[in-house]
Amino acid sequence: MVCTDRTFVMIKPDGVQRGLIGDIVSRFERRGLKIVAMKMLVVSDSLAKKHYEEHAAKPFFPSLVSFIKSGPVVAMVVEGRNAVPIVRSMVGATSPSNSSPGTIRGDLALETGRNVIHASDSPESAKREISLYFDNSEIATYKRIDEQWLYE
Ligand code: IDP
Repeated sequence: MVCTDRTFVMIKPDGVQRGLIGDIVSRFERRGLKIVAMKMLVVSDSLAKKHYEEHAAKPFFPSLVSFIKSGPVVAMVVEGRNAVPIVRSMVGATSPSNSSPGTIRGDLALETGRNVIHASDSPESAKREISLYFDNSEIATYKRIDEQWLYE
């Protein structure tokens, strides 16, 4: 049966500047995940701080916030069975030196502070992050023609 688990994904400014949008989106599409919302934006100071509020006390917080605001990002809502853990496994470990080859960070990144992509780490964070970046009206409902071959 088709599933509507959702996660929030953001291609960070380094991924956009390095021309990696197509590669990254293509990985999700080929896996069978459905992009149900997508937009390019420059993250404001208040949105950056809200997004990363759990890290507010960490020493890297100021540089993380200024990096996230430093250029356009691509924000997405990605849908499919077990979207949160599947996308996290495709993204790879936070530190690219620990990310397996075949993952986005393992293939495309070298440093933790320039690790190309964000993805929600739990269904609760996904819900929170989707609502930070998208109105409900911006999220599309549609069928992919291959859904009958992706789901039992
Ligand atoms: P995640 O992005 O894999 O979920 P988190 O621990 O939630 O990892 O950290 C959020 C982001 O903060 C990371 O993706 C990375 O860009 C940055 N970050 C985390 N730890 C460090 C660090 O030790 N130094 C610099 N940046 C860090």
